[in-house]
Amino acid sequence: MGFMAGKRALIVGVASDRSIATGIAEALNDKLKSRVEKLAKRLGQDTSLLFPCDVSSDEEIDAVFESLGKSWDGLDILVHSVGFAPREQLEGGFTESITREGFAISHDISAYSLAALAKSALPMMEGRNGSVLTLTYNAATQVVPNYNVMGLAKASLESCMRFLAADLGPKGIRVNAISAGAVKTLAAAGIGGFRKMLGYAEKASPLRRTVTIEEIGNTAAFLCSDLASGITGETTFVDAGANIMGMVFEED
Ligand code: 0WE
Repeated sequence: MGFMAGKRALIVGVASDRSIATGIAEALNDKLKSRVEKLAKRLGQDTSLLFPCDVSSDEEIDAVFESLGKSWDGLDILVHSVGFAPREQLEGGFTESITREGFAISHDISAYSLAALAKSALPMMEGRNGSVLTLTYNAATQVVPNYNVMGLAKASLESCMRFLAADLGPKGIRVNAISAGAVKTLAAAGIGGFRKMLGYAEKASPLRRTVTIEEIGNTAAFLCSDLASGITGETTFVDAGANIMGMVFEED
């Protein structure tokens, strides 16, 4: 892809072949453990540039950029595709399921990690038309059953994205989010009633289908490229239009 030529990208959040981060890695094709190594090999990517990273640890985050700095003199693109809440937070009613610890963990892993990664990446990204991208979900602003405290964490993440955009804009770094429709990933596999949710998206979205990780990847490639040089602080929906619907009637 010509508009990605010469760009160096770090993609955080590749858990499996079905991860949204995988779709993004494939679309960026940025001549970018075991499952991830297979992906890296498939993309012709140097497996020495794969790093494990627990984003709840500042030391591990700093270690990633220290290691990356040994191979790369700069970084153009940082993709944050990370989100987690303890399983039991994503079940049942909001009031009954939310806990102080569930709140703290979900916000730490899903929202603070964007700020932490951007902070640590900054020395490598400054002064080269850099781009930061995160993945969010519409439950940041509209209630989705069972998403619970993750909705609060995504609201925090979207706000974090805007504050970073305002702060890093003068340094030439754009910061944006993709709000993706539900996709069947490894993370989603553990969620009760997820198939029902995908079925709903197929009925309720204007395009009458769910979106693919390829479609999310293509939008990510656009937003991270110089084609999107005028866009920052923006949330772009890649959801087959689902978010525009205020009411949906059953169809036969
Ligand atoms: O952001 C997400 C899910 C992220 C996620 C997934 C898990 C499953 C395993 C965060 N934490 C965990 N924790 C686990 O233990 N999505 C946008 C997908 C998703 O998850 C839902 C959804 C949708 C959509 C959970 C409940 C309701 C809807």
